[in-house]
Amino acid sequence: MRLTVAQSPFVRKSPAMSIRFLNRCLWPGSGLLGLLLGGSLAAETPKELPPTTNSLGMKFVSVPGTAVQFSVWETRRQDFQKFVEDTGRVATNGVYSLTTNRWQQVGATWQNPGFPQTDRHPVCGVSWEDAKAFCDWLSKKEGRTYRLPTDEEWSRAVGLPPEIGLTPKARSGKAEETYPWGGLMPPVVNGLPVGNYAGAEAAETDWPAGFRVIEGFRDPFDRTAPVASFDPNPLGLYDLGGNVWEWCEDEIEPGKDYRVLRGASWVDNLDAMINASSRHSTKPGVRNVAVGFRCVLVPAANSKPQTSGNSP
Ligand SMILES: [Ca+2]
Repeated sequence: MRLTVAQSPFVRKSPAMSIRFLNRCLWPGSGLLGLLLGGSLAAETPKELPPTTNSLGMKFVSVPGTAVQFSVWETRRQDFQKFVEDTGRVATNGVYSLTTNRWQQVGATWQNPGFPQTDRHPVCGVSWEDAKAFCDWLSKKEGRTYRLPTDEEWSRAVGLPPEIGLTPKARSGKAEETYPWGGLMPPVVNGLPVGNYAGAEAAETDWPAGFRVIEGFRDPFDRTAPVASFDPNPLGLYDLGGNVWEWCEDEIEPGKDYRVLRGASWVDNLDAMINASSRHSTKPGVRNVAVGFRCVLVPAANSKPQTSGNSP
């Protein structure tokens, strides 16, 4: 059985202090986090499975505190291309792209988002519905379960402990000064950028008037970056912070048909977006070139039992 946030023992003790304390010790040498994840959640974390690679070459690793394996990369164009070729899905209408007049629907598509991409760039400009259809197609193709991560699974993947709040909206932004790379702003460690955000490189392009960038920051990519262009986090996951926003399964709050987005993107400069606990959301049909997605694989032991016979 999965523990709820309210049942988590360390949250009950002193939630405010726990969150503040963890702000400063997320990943690097984060013995406390390891203790929390390994201790309070070990009971419902299935035995860690070895990394696996699927039929599209997508690699998956286990994430402590969850029952799933995460794709180490955001879904690539080459993955989405196979889905479109196989299903004929038309995922090209109404895409918002970045223009000198901000976000406009001017005919961009995931194949032509308004800037150059290779097959190893993350697919962008796809809706939550497109992402769900991709997961369903891949599940059927391989006979196992793929889906989007839940909001809480995504938090475990980025290194957050169980958070206070019953909805993604209630949990959003509560971990102050906590970022996916474990340090403080700007996103630089040992003098090198650690993620694809909006830096000086973006301002040197046809950046919209009024759009800002992170002060004192520059990375090599003024739009999207090929997946795994920066170092992975301690779990082996790339680009959890920056590059493209990632769709999650959940509604931002019950009954509001806005789906959760996590991780920020190449267009983001604000702490309030880049913070590891920040949630953004939009309607499931919206397509925007700052948004992509990442899949999780549900190991067979955690899927619903098979009810069919034993014949192959
Ligand atoms: Ca950038």
